[in-house]
Amino acid sequence: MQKGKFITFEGIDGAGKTTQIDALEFWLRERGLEVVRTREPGGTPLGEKIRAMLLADDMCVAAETLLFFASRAEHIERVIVPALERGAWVLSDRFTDATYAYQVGGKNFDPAKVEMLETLVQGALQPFKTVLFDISPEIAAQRLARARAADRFEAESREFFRRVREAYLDRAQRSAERFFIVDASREPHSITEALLTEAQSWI
Ligand code: Z5A
Repeated sequence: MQKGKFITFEGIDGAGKTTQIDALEFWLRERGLEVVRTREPGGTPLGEKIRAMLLADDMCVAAETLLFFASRAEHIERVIVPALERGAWVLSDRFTDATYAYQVGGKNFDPAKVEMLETLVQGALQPFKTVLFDISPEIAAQRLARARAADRFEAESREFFRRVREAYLDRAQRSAERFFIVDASREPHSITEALLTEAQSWI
């Protein structure tokens, strides 16, 4: 029986997740709650090695999807489940919705194969809540151009990110009780305000 809460954060690249996860982490810690901050791909020593390959090396979409799930299996077993069993709040920058959005929505990978991997690796584990930072690819690209050089995913076309965004919105519509959608084109402080107002109902 898991006592903690598993919250995931999703959106296209440059949506501003990092800034807002910082704010939620601070807010939860102020309330005396244990927070485990993590990310995908990554979150474990093996996961970080897989992340380096995924962001840099060219590979087919099947290999890419399997590597995301390999990183996820390690992450679940060694980080997420132990933390939830202790009663911690796990804040993960991306999880399986990203595979449906990027590999299925963006790269046309077969969703039935992702469902099989999801069942194999996660069993019944699903996020308690997922915050979707929704933003147009144009605004997100402007932000990233100011911030840093593009990695393998960030170098994809606008059309790719349009498909990824649509796939996220489609998932949010299908699981409306799990998703909280924020308009990520707003000023950071107004996004934080919306997020923390919503988070009050999660405690
Ligand atoms: N991926 C996948 O394909 N399949 C999967 O299953 C999983 C992942 C799990 C991980 O890279 C990549 O893997 C990701 C999807 C893929 N694609 N990429 N790239 P990552 O972890 O390095 O990338 P990310 O998750 O997109 O993180 P990010 O690029 O750092 O984005 P962010 O956290 O959403 O944005 P940010 O760093 O908070 O902000 C970006 C810039 O905008 C920065 O300069 C901020 O100061 C600025 N910013 C933030 N908020 C605002 C607002 N509100 N207004 C104006 N400017 C802002």
